[in-house]
Amino acid sequence: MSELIAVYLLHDEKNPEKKAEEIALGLTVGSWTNLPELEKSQLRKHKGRVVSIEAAPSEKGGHSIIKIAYPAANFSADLPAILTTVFGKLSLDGKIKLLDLQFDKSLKSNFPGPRFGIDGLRKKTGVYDRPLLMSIFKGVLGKDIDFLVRQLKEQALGGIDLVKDDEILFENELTPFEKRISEGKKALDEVYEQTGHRTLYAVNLTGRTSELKSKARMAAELGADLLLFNVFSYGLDVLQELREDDEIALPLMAHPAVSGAFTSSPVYGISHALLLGKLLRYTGADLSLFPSPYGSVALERDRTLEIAEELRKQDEFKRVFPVPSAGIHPGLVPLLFRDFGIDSIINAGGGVHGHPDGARGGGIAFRQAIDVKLEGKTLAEGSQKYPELRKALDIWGNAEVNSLW
Ligand code: 1AE
Repeated sequence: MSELIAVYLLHDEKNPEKKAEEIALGLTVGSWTNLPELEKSQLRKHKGRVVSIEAAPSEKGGHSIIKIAYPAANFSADLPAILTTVFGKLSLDGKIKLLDLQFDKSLKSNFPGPRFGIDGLRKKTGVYDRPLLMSIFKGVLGKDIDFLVRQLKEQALGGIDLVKDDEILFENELTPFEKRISEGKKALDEVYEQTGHRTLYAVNLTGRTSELKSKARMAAELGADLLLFNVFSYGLDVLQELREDDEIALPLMAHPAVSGAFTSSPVYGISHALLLGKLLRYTGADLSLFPSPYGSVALERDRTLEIAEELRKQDEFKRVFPVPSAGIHPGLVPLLFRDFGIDSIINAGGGVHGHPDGARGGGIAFRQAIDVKLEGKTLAEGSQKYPELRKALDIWGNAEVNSLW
């Protein structure tokens, strides 16, 4: 019989055995001690099962890790039903964190996984041998389409592979969704003609949930490259709907906005690896952004490595690009290389636009830092040869110097 195993961290729980049994029973058939034998046997196939109870490793800072198996017969095979079953009322019930969900083959087959994944995006960009470089529009609120296009071109001329909208750019009169796609495409085609470098643009898909599919289909018709999506403002099932629509069929870039409300507490919520890793991958994201361990909105290094591991697992789904982000500058490239390797995306907003030579210089400095690391040299060595890289290191520093690299 198919079942789903949920792994929880219980904090300060004096009697984890009792709590585990209460969960296994309470979240499935409820109390059955007073029921007649016939009813008991009918309900048995729906009852949750305590799989294991272990002391939590001290680094988790909790008390115990429990695993409960839920019969698949209890829920329909969609994430809203699954999450309500395993962490519905339970998420409100004291210090408990959902660490993982272990899907068996049969349950997993209900999810699409990414349409493109790492290999598909490499094919679209034509870049196979290095991390991709992404930048973010900055300061575009209240600005018109000409401003946006100029900024896009500058980033592309800097050799950036992907440019994403700022996640806080919504539908507005100055830079409407359709115009961003058509004008952006024109500008990037011009840069391609001029330089031979192809930059892709991820446009922010926003608005009411009921409008998203038709908007995304229109984006595909207009020739959009990728869709940026604030998944956690909507829900993972909405992402899955977008992924499964063959008339959309565009790579989906998941932004982590709002996810901190679910993941940040060590004792409540859902683990980073599950939410920003496994579930994003199962429901169809091709790229997952999350705070890097080194920038302005830092996340513990181990947590970021756990996310990346989930995104790039070798199984029946395509692998997803990890995009460690926030406060990234060229001096951090060696640390990002060490932690996330070639199959990752280096992503920066301020670290591109804040370069003394503008966004073009910022892009060039990042590409130089990447080249230097691929050659096995230090950034300090590279900066002798590359003036843009040197200027970036002068203002933001060189993390390599202070690390164990
Ligand atoms: C974790 C998401 C990072 C993001 O979306 C963003 O806009 C970063 O900007 P910078 O690189 O910190 O300027």
